[in-house]
Amino acid sequence: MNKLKILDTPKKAKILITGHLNPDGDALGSGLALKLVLDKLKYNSVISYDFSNQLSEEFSYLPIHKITKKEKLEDHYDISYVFDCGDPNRLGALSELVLQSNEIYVVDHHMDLTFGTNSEVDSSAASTTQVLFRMFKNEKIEIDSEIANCLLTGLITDTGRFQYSNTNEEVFEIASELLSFGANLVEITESIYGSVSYNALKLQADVINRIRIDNKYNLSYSYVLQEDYRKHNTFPEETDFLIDVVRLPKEANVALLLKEQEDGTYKGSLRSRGNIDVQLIASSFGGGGHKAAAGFSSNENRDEILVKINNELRAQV
Ligand SMILES: [Mn+2]
Repeated sequence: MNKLKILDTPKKAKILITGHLNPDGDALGSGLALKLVLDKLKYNSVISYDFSNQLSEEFSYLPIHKITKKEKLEDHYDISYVFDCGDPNRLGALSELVLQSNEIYVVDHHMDLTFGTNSEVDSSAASTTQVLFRMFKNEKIEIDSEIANCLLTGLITDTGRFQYSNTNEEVFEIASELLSFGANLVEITESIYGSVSYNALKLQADVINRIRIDNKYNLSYSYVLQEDYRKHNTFPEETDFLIDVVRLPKEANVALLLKEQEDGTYKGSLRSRGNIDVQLIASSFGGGGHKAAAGFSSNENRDEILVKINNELRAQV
């Protein structure tokens, strides 16, 4: 695999920028930051993602008008830039288009990268935007306030507002530099963390009531069902914050939130505040992530998933 340099990207190439399915703040922030840079440098590029859910309103301060609907994409791109995605299957509907492009440039901070012709990957980085920031600096690419906002978004969301164990000195140094470039910290944090809809808050109350703590492995567990969204007239994309309340009990070292999907399968979010590596647990379901935060999908029922999680926890303690 070759080293990736942004400014070496051929000027005439048709470029697709994307990231993992249902992009989070890091996948969106890194993709949009590069889109802004390539636009300034007069490259021919589009940015698109597979949204199976609606794009959450919390990211409306980002330049999301630049995102092209996946239905409007062309049949072929010379180069695909892939952000925050270690596995092509996680690209969703865009996976084939990416794999068919002549070159695949991957910028990421996940472990076990499985694809790409050129890459810049650091699994010790807190966010993909951190890796991208270093590339911009190394190549002396100018970071304006809009680009800084995109980069800071990934840094904030992937560190849980500078609270997860991946928050090191470099994270603060980069955040500080991004503020000096004009990033708007208050706009970002208020939009993502400072406000939720009243209905989503009522749903949170149900999720809190369902929390069970298994003292054997100090696991805090709760779940959300499709009927909960209907009951509270709210949407899955409005409730991304729910895992944060499940991981709150101080009696727990590991948190699990299961979210029922429309097709009846479950998506699991895992968090760890101790030595438990939740990325290992998620990978036993074919999922991925990091030591302190990971996710997976499963078509098993809630009890079956819990048994499996407990087995995985037993293997680690
Ligand atoms: Mn990330």
